[in-house]
Amino acid sequence: MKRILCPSLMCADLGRLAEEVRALDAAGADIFHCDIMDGVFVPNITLGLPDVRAVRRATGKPVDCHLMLADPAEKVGWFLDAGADIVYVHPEAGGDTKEALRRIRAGGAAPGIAVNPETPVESVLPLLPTCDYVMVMTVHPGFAGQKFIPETREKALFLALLKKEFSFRLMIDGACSPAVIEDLSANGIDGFVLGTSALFGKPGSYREILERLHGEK
Ligand code: S6P
Ligand code: MG
Repeated sequence: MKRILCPSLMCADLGRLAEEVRALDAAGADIFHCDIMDGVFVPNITLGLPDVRAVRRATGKPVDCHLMLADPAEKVGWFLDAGADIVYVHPEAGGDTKEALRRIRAGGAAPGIAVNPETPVESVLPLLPTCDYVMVMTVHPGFAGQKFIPETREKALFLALLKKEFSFRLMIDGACSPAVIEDLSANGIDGFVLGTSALFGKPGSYREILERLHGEK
């Protein structure tokens, strides 16, 4: 299956957000990844609801919201209203994760979990039947431009073995370099969030980079 490539818009030129989205869309991006932080669950704040609405207006392709928010269940509706097609919540963020996932599906979007590097895979097994997407964090959430945490690879490979049973899509977020993408896509991972390690600030056009990372060239 073709790799799913998800540009991380916090790494784009935010002064030209809609233009960036249109250019990435035309260049072959599959899903637009919006990092939403609250300065509480993670020590940073990036995109917010007006950005998600602007992304939604600029593309007909799926938009995901990666919620790095404490106790997200009460807030998922805001992102559904803003036009998200996929919403990820962190099981580490407190509150009722199952209820958050239920609300995402009830609102017509695809529910996902994003799993922190230290979180043991066993602790998320009960959530897998409810998830359309599982995203393994291969850096500590909060910032772009970090190093890949090698211990997370094993967790990703273990989850890849469970995909058939639970039928979720398995995604990777954090330090997805071309080498990481080659390795993990050969081992059953479906999709990758692209930030500074493979896309933004790299030589070549968005189209050339995305074609190469899709494995088309
Ligand atoms: C980080 C966030 C990510 C980053 C992405 C950046 O908390 O969830 O989506 O935007 O990891 O990619 P890179 O290639 O700079 O690590
Ligand atoms: Mg993210």
